Amino acid sequence: MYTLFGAEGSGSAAIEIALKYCGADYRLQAASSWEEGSGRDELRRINPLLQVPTLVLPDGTVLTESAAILTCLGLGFPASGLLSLDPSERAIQLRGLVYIASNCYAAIGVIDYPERWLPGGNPDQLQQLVNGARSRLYGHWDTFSDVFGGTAAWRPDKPKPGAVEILACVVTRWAGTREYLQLSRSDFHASLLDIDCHVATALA
Ligand SMILES: N[C@@H](CCC(=O)N[C@@H](CS)C(=O)NCC(=O)O)C(=O)O
Repeated sequence: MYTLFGAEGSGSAAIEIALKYCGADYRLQAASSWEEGSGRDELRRINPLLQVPTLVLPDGTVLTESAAILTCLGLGFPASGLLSLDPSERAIQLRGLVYIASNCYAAIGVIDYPERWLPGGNPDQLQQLVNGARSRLYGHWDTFSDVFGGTAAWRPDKPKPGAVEILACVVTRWAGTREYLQLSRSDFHASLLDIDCHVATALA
């Protein structure tokens, strides 16, 4: 049995969708750095960053970092469709996963917690940092759309989305990204809506 530490509206949604596609047995443990409770204490013990998603594998191994979790699930459950069985296609998908985690997800951390990057900053300075991180985030999604659109990492037409589409679908829900992309990359935005429908079915 897998244990997924997560919170509503957080990145743990991507892992829950993936677990569904894998047909894996899992239980959800509500926990996050912003909610008090026993889940939070347990999460702190296994992940000192106190971040979700954190996944405990059936053998007790603790796994953090969305890209790593999705990769492990994709490799462990080849029939899930999370990752391609073709090595060249899979290479592009791994690039896409790490691209999202390191460029886009990381920018969300700056937007949500600017004081961690600018300790002692005054409100104006913190706001400037947030604004800069937000425009960088939007630019990273434009680039993602231009680089990965039409590759093996971006097949929103598939009946079941893969790991990259799932992570993109969740991470673009934050910090006004969808609203930005609707104007900036309307086709890409439309494909995110298609993926939303697929994942809603998986979670139903
Ligand atoms: N690098 C991590 C980032 C995870 C992350 O930032 N999670 C957020 C929720 S979406 C979190 O738990 N933030 C709370 C905090 O940093 O205090 C990943 O890719 O999974």
